[in-house]
Amino acid sequence: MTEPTEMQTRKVHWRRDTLKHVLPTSARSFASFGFKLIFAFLTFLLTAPVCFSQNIPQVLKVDPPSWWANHSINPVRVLLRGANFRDARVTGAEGVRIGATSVNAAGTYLFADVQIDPGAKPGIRRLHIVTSRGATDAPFEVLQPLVRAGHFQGFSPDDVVYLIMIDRFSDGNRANNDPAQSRGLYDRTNKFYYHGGDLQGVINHLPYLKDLGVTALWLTPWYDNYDRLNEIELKDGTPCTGFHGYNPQDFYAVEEHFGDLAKLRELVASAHKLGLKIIQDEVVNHTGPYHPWVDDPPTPTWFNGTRQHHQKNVFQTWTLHDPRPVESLKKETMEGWFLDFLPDLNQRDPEVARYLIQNTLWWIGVTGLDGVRMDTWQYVPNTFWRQWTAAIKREYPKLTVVGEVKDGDAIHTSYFQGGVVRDGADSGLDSLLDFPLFYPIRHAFAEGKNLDEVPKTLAKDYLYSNPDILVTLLGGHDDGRFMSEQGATIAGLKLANAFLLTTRGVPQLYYGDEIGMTGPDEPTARADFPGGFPGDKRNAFTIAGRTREEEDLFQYLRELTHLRGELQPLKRGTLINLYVNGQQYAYARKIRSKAREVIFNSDYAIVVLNNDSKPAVIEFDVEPAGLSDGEDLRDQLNLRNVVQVKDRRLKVTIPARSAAIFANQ
Ligand SMILES: [Ca+2]
Ligand SMILES: [Ca+2]
Ligand SMILES: [Ca+2]
Repeated sequence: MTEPTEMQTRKVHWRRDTLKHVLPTSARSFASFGFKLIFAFLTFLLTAPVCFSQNIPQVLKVDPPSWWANHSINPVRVLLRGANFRDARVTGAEGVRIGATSVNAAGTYLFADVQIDPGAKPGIRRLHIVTSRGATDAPFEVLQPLVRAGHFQGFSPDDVVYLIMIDRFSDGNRANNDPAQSRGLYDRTNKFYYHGGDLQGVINHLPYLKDLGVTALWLTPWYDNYDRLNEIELKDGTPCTGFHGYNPQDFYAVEEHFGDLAKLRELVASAHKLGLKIIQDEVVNHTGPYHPWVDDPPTPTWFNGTRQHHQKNVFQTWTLHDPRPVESLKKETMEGWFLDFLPDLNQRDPEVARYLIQNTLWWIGVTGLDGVRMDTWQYVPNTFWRQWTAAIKREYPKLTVVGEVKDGDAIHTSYFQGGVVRDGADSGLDSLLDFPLFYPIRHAFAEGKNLDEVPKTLAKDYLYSNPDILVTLLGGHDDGRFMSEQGATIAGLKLANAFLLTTRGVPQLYYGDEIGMTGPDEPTARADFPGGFPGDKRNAFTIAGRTREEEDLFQYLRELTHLRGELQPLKRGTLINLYVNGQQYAYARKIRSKAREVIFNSDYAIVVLNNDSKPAVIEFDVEPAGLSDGEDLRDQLNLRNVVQVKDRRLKVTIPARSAAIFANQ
């Protein structure tokens, strides 16, 4: 085989781009639209080479590729990427009318308001683009909306979330490990390359997750990331890949290493069938370094700066909540490029804002997902968030959003929760990852430091507009694993989980922590789940494949999730502190009726934690929890352990580094 000429290379590249992008992503994936698709494909393949060779308009990409009639956003603002759009006029098709349009100076982008009639029937339309030099068509699909029941559900303290890094959980389809679109990025021996994990791998293990007792899956971003080695960001001195998903090159496509839109829809539907919700991980602060916009932005103000001229983010995040900030520092923090190379999107540009809002609503609408985890929340202005959250809630009122503000200071973190006007707007944000609680959990339960650091952190709950919806965690994909902290033991990890699953908030587990996986830093904390990949020596998804210690930990965690499922107060009860000293902490979770009386005996639980390396006997007043003398309480983790309330007090003997969860049943 001879090397292709430059023209051939361009044509091959263009065809691939066309096949992948011009047709609606959703349409490509729906078998039922097969006939229409074949027709559209043939038409484009026949007309495209002619278009390419002349100055007539050409279309490479349609964002969004599809939308719905009777949607709260109508018209939808469609962005076409291509060439030769100067002086373009666009006409619609049946049930689809074109409003305001604009074209960028280079003629490479065309914005068009697409108004969908209430009665428009689902199906593919052809938007007709005419310039003084010629004409072309772009496909746009009117979609049938998903039924609301069982979709767009939101998450709540009733849920237990489980975070999965898609590439590292399970390889369910070896055929997509080295895709034609992006050859050479797969290498399981390199911790910065793709390892083959995919959406099929998650589908295959839904029964495992159901059995573990989790109820919602947070998946790392499934956006299409760059198809090449990243030579801008070097890891250990060599280029890396976008296996983590946080560097999108296309906000409207699924990463080809993970699957496609049809597979994603299958995953959401299969999860829902088992009662598991899906939370999408999104990024709107920045794009990946190789997004086509970077060197050819749709508007002059699309990014904050350019590849050549921009500020670097040096993370002066304290200026964001400072009532009298040094404006230059604040601007640098809001608009500087992460790591000096992640292009910072300018959400103050109304076209950018519309693009991002529609993108979020599109993913929700086409998949039926239940919640959003938003990356790098604090680096995006509240005035944008207000519009974004309002747009979500208008269309999907139950859907919930959790924002990532990676900061251990509750004064800073709480600033970003909705319900309060901050920096000119109420962000409308439901929930935050509870990093202020994450660090004390690590210090106390992993390192064995004083446990009272934990209730001291919870004492700052008054800062939040709603602390009960915060997502609590003891591990995640950006930090070393719990078991790699100095001093960490399985007993400490069990205790940390006992706390996490009984305190206020929405607990979030990190894949592999249920078997005590280790990994001291970010890359090693993203190791492959044993048994998820071809050739693995053992399969820790099964009892037979787990060590005795792993099985013991797994069963303990399983017991906790099931207890939380059964005991309503552990999910919805008010948190009442009963006893705190250096290494012991006791609290009640209690559901009160409107008359503030206990409704049923089982509507409280009392949790006692001993973080000390020796047994402890503690005694405390239980009147604040509404318990009366003579009541017998049984430890749900050790049913032989029964205690009785005497003189309104409870006396509990608790072994070293262990927990008891008392309930009246
Ligand atoms: Ca795979
Ligand atoms: Ca890709
Ligand atoms: Ca920013």
